[in-house]
Amino acid sequence: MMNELNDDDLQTVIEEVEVEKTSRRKFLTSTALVGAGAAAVPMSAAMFASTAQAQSAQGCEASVHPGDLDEYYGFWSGGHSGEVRIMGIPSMRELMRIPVFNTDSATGWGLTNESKRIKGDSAHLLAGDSHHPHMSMTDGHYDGKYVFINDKANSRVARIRCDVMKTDKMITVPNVQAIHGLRVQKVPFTKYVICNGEFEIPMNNDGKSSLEDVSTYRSLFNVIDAESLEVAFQVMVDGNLDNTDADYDGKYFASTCYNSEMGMNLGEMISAERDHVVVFNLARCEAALKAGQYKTFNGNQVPVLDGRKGSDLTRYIPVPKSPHGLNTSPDGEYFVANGKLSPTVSIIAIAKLDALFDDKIAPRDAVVAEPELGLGPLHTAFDGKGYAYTTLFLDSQIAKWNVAEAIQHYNGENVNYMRQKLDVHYQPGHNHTSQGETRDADGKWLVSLCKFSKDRFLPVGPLRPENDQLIDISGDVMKLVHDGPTYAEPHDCMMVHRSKMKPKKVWTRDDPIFAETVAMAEKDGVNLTADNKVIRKGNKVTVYMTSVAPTFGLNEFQVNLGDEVTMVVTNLDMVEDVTHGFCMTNHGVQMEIGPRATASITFVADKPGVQWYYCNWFCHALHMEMRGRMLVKA
Ligand code: RUQ
Ligand code: CUA
Repeated sequence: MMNELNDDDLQTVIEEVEVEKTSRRKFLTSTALVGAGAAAVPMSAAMFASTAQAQSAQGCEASVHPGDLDEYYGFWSGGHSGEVRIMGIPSMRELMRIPVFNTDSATGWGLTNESKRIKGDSAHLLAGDSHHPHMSMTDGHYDGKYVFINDKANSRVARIRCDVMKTDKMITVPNVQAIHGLRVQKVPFTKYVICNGEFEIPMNNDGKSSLEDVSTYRSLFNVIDAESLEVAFQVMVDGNLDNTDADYDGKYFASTCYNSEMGMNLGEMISAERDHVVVFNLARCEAALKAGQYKTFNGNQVPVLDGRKGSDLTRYIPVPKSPHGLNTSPDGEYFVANGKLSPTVSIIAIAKLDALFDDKIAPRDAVVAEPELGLGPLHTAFDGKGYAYTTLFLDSQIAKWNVAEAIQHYNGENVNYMRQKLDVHYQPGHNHTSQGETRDADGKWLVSLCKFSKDRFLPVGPLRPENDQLIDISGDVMKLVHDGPTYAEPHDCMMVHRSKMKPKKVWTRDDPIFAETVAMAEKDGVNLTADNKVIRKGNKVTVYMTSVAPTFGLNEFQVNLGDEVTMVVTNLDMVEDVTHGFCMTNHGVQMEIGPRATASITFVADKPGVQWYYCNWFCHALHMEMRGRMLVKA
């Protein structure tokens, strides 16, 4: 009965299907082109707006026919919907949603005992704000193992296991508020997940501080162990922290700071002309940790290192003005800090950081260029061919520019690093290139996550979708090829080639996600794949039952009014794609039970009489008949 399905099958199918790129639709692309050598000095945004609106209408090809498979998996954050979405690229089809910080009635995420165990101390929180999904790496290549995601709203970090595409760990980070920028250590492997505490808070935050005295307010940089998902250490900094990224040498992390003023209102926060990038020296941090050079706060044991100005662990590089995105070029050469309130990005040479930490150069000497790109630069992506693509929020454009030439220009050479400005619709936040945050940046696709869609879609009321636009960057010129309306609010995304992914088709019975439920059954002497049993301990009743399309193992059972009932359902179906559900009507009880999985959910039987339960994932021609009765005796 238990014939194992071969996980290699899917991969084989995927590899065999050739993604065809025949034209499905023609799109007009609006581009502002700058010819090579057109101007000796880069043009300002205003000059572009007035002069260089060269409209070039080009057809473009990016289509995946019905039945064909995409070449890339995209992982999209769901913003304040709290989830992560899997997209197919280049089709931009939404393939799956992974509930993380939200509650999901289809899968029972946030309702089942398994998901509550994973959510741990935050199981009672039903909302979240997911921003930055990033995959674990080995030697700077995606390894297909985990995707990590932050929750700004509740200061959490979660991990998604890519073999089953489910959230399997979650932590509430102590001592901080609002985990924002998140990335992973790229080299030698993702030992650490790095993330920023954005909002400054008193250390300790015990209610004894005032609103006036902000002298004890701090932000912390957080270094989290990728396997245990526990905080390895935190680093206290000056100023706040926004976005972050890691180098390709396993030595440095860098974060932007937009509120170096430590202002508590808007005017104060944007008063300084320069804020900074903080660079963290990993080896020095680990040595300080080992030497016990840390403090603890708020009554917990998490070690907090002191990385404020003057510390050996960090260096502060002044950059203009309220910088936002921090992106490492895939050649490992540069950190790029995006100016947000400055029309520039600041290019920091990673090769100069050793000298900076040895105090042989001044902090600003690590900046090797500061090209002017346009208004509101937020994030930069790379194609692995020497070009960078920066979102210009205020200009509603993406600027394509040459990194080496920007450095030459900074050194006084007569070159024009700007290649093209492409209109996007509208106000882009993040952008991301296919595999662009790894050594495998392949320069095929660029996604622009536009915050506003305005007139691009049928009006759907005051709340509009956002617009995730797909741009072909394989040629010399960026071409807009697809508009993708999305629900609130993809902040960030990443795209990984399908060859790196190996998702399972069915669950294995020893999966850790439901291991505790399996252990509980063993203790109760229940064989989950064979037994259908009701076990009572006082007023706690556990109902074990199997499911095989189209029947549950129990057609009926009885409990008493007020009993706490735990349903444990094991799906015996081994056919891929046959997922069952369990819903107890009128009780807010719903969950998914994947093929060969066990899932459980607990509720109080607070309504007397006959209560029907049914399968709510369509599984069989007799799916409607897949139901049974619970009698609640008063
Ligand atoms: S942020 S729009 Cu949360 Cu990544 Cu830049
Ligand atoms: Cu089982 Cu529907």
